[in-house]
Amino acid sequence: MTFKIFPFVCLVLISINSVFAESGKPNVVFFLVDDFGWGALSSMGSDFHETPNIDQLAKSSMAFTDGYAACTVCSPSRAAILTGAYPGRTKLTDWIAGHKRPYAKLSVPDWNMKMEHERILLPEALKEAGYATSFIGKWHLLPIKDEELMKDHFPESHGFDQNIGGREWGQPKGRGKYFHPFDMPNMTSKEGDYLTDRLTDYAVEFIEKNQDNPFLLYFSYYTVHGPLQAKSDLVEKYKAKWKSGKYKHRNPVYAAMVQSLDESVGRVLNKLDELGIADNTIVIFTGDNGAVGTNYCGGLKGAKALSHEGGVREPFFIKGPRIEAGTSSVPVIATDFYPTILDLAGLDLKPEEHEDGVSLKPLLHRTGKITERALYWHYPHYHKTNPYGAIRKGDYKLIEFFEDGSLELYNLRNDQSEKNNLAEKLPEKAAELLKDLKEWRISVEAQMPTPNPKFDPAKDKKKQ
Ligand SMILES: [Ca+2]
Repeated sequence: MTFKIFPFVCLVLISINSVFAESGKPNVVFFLVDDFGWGALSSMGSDFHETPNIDQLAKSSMAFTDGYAACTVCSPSRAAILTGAYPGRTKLTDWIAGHKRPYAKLSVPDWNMKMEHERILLPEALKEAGYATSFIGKWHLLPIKDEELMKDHFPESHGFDQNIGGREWGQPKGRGKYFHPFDMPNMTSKEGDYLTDRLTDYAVEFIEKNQDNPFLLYFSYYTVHGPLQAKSDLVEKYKAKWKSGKYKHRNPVYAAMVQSLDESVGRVLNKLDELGIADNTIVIFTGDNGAVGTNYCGGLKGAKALSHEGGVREPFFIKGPRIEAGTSSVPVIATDFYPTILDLAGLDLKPEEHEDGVSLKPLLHRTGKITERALYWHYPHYHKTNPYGAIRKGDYKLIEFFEDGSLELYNLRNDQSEKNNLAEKLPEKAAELLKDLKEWRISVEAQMPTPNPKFDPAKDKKKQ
């Protein structure tokens, strides 16, 4: 009798055990790389860079081929991930502190330099659910024009238990920049320390400390934003490599920075493996906007701060429990991360918060589709581009330039590099998308630039 029951008891115990294991909320590791182009990984076309760890992560993820940042510059893109809301809606539409063009044709609207505390942000939603939350790296979301107000908008005031290195800076500006001394919050360092490595030490330490409870590690790299500075041994390695052949990419310092990034991702993922928690961890890898220079944008048109695909299309990998590895060409955007993470973690969605995101879980689990929708960009500012708005709907993308109302229409499915402007050839399609874009702007109360009474082309040109 006992002998007969034994296998049954074992089975029950095993089942109970796996139920417990599965009921543990998954950890979340979010890798956000600065100014990371669509073509900077070896698996995405770079013949010079070496990124084995990130390539392996991509291979074991659902990789979205049409994954987008919500803006072509840092601060709005970052706020969109944390709020799940479009920059056009939050009015945080430019990088902090933004560009000055007092004599340009249009005056830019008075925009918002902070995330509102009324909103529940992604880390706050996870904290409510019992997660330990860590912010590591570049923040760039402080209202720098008001010192008092600034104090209340560091990562610790927006749901993160700890902030390692985050301040108003959009790039390392400490005495040693990418090297010791970093002059960043809550960091120690010693002679010779390299920023990407040192931030990784803190990331690994946080994981070790929180291995027994669910955690969010939001690793927001300063790299590969300028100033371009890398470890000398790696720079020498890529100098030698460069001499050994002909490569599309040819900057040894940049390549060395990318290798340090890859090693950092590898160290974090290895730590998850070593602690036996990798299978219960969601890992996301993306960038905040395109690379500086089209060379690193994988053949896409444009680059950081420009309205075309090179400015906003990003690596967009999501790995985790029950996520099937593969690729998806469904257009998705950074505002989707917030609801996707909640959904994957088994938490209730907060549609009143992540207003412009949808959960990608049906695509990740291959259980269904997501509702068809258009994606929108709103940049009423001057930078390297003129103020513009854009919409992606199905295969088509329309860009509207606000100075003169000119339009560009592309079919991205067969013209990914945006070579053929179809606005005149397909006026009905252009009109349909423009109408949708304008209606969307009204629905989110997007702020528009206005005619500038001080417009002076000669003075404007001088100022640029
Ligand atoms: Ca950036």
